[in-house]
Amino acid sequence: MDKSAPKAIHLKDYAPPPYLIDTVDLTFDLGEEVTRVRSSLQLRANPVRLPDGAPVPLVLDGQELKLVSLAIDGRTLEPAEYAIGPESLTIFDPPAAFALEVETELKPQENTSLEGLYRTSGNFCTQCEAEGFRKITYFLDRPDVMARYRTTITADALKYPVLLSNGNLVAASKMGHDGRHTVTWEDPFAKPCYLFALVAGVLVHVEDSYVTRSGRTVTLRIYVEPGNQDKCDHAMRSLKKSMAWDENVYGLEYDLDIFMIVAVGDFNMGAMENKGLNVFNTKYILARPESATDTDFLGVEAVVAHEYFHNWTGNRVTCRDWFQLSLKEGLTVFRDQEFSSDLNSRPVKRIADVQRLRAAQFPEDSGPMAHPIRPDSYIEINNFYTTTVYEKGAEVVRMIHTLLGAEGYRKGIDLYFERHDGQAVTCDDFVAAMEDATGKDLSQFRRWYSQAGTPELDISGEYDGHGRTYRLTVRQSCPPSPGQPVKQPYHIPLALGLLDPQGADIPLRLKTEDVPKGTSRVLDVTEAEQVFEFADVPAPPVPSLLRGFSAPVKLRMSYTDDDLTFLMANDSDAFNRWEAGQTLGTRLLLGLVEDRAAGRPLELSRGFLDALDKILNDPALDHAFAAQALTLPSEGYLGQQMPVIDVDGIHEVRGFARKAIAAHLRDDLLSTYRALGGNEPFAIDAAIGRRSLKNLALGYLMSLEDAEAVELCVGQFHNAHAMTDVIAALGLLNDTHLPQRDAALARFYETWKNEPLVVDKWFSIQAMSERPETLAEVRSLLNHPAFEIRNPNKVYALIGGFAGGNAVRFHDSSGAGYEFLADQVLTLNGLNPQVASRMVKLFARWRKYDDRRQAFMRAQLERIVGAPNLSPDVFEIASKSLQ
Ligand code: 0A1
Ligand code: ZN
Repeated sequence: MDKSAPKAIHLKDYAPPPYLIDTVDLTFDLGEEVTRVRSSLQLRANPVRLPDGAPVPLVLDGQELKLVSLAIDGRTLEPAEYAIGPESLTIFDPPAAFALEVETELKPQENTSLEGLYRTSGNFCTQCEAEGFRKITYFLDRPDVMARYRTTITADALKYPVLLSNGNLVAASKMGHDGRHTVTWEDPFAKPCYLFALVAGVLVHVEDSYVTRSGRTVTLRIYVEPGNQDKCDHAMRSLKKSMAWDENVYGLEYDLDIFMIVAVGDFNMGAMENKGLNVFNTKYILARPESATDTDFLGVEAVVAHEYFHNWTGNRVTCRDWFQLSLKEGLTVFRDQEFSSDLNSRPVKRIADVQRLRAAQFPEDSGPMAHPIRPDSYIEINNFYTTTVYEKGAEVVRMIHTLLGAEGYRKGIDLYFERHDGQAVTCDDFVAAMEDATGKDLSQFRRWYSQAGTPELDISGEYDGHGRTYRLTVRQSCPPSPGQPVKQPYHIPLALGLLDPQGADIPLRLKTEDVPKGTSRVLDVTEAEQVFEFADVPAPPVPSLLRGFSAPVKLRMSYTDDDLTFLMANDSDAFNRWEAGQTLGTRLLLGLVEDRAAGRPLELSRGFLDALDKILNDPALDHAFAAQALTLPSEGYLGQQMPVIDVDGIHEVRGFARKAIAAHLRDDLLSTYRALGGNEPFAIDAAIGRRSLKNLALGYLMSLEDAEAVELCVGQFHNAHAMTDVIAALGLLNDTHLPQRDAALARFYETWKNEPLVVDKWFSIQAMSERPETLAEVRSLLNHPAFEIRNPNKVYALIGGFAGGNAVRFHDSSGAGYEFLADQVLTLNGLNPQVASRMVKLFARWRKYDDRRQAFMRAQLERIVGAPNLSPDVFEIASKSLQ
């Protein structure tokens, strides 16, 4: 790295803040060109840091601010008493306790980063996590500085009739002679500045209320742009369910009189848990069956819950520093996953979560950006809102839950809140509460927080007919990751069962025990190699390992194909029934990729086809589960299993297998489609499962592209009521060269051109088409009037859809896809570094491809690193990718 390169900061350098802030009084004078912010802070030297009270300079964070005035205890400071740097304001010799008044100006209109105070559809909005508050005013912008806020907002009364901030409304004025009005909000709870929020604009709201367990009535409001009121029902219902669930399962009640959500169209992430005033990407609020898919509905439910749950896990107890991000995110994701599991099908949800972990987190954990869920260092914290911190973090909390049991876990949670309510704490504090509440030793378990990489479990089984014993030998290892060449063994909860030849679970007694302990149990794997010996095993069993995916690891076990079909049919653990099918499918498809490379003819195993046949025709199976079980492993997952990803081979072979399955099961697929294909009115219930199985059947049938399938597909596109069905049909037509394709796309756009979230679907479908002309079409869609490069959802749909969701076209051997992505990254770098950095991450796995593709990708990464005015966000990802 050269001298001008941004510097990394390290967890080991953490020091408590030299000053604390008790109260913050903010006054915003909102203007589009210039907004003036007056901030009155009550500060004092931190006794922890300065036991002798010796003065140290006060260094406040600030970015892109113009300082207007600065005073301490009412006295304006002389220029010699302070210094302004590009990202700081230093006051050299402040008293031990004092009031600081800072007046600054900022330019919301010019803010395209969507961080700090910015404009969206003519309204004002803020995003402060992680370090956006420093773009609003000079402050100690770090989460371990917690203060009570009072916020006064003045703005044009006609342009900004609604003025919102955290907490409770304590004052509101009518419009004055100048056409402006003023409101004041007060938040009684101390919070870090990343939870501050302000919203101003023309907004309408839907209102409801919730009576908490202790009998307090809370007003619930969802604010949206006019015209969207009719799309908030599902979000509101989800919110009330979340509130009840948190009371029932965690004993946690909401703590303010009002809970507000605002949905905005321009937002970098999914949503933000600002105290009492959540700000959401419209994608996770607005939902009506005609315009949102079942996946969208489930997404709304999960994200509304996630942000609501943050009120305790994140807000009441927050993070000491940003290295501890998983303290709130891992825990809150685990909470929202469990919430969704309780509301919907648990196995189906678990499968979806594991698929997501494998699709995104496993690759991250084995690539150049691999980091522990509690990273040791970062250049730009915004780059660490990763699937590792979130999803692997959730798996780590889930493992604690598994190791302690539901009751022990709840005791740990209660102790955590008893000890730390109102504090900014560490991941270690969380684990300590879990230990202290239960007496369980989690010292080795803590390695999950400090070591990166996906552990691998190698398991083998040996049956002894004489002794009626079954020996499981478990070996664990973890590949090296950046900065961590050698790993220590993990503490891994291994849930398992043993199936007898009839497929029934065998009671499990370890040789060291007197009586069996159930038929499904959790073993503590703690050593590099460990043997578990089971007694009273009447016949050679088939082991069902890692039930429910009890740890985020890769499992290797020498199953025969027959073992796997046996588990697919018999395992009492639904997750493992699915998993057995995926393992078998993966094995067969990778074999076909080799066959193709060697020029051998392709043929799909009869046993596999029969197993799929059984699933399709099993009337007892849940529809959604059947759809998951009938879905082949994704191209991405198959690629991960290869030392060098054969993009074209995988694509072709998977397509071949789909056709072979469709041809073999054609009649049953047709009858399934017809049986489930009623164009039923929308409901978010079992109908979701019916739709997913029906559309899976249609997908297989369309792979044959015969006249009957096309007719069904076109018919569904035109007649379906639910967006899930419309999109499923459109997505299938989109991969074809049928004349109906362009007509359907055109009609879809005409129908939905005034609904931005639906237009996003239209962009992403086209970006993901496997047709060879896709890149050219994506390029021309960049100039479509509905495309807007400043809107993150549009970028994620079109550019992200292509580079992240279309392996064959993005990795075209010409390298044109890579050049396209690099062009977009460089454009976005100047507009919105967070979005740019999410896009540049799509290059991170470049070393997994063949030499030719590697060379092309490396050249684009080098071009990016060498570009002028690179943001730290993009620099960090691109430079680490090249290391
Ligand atoms: N804390 C939010 C996610 C979030 C993170 C960063 C943001 O801006 C950089 C915005 C939102 C959550 O977990 O939902
Ligand atoms: Zn979160």
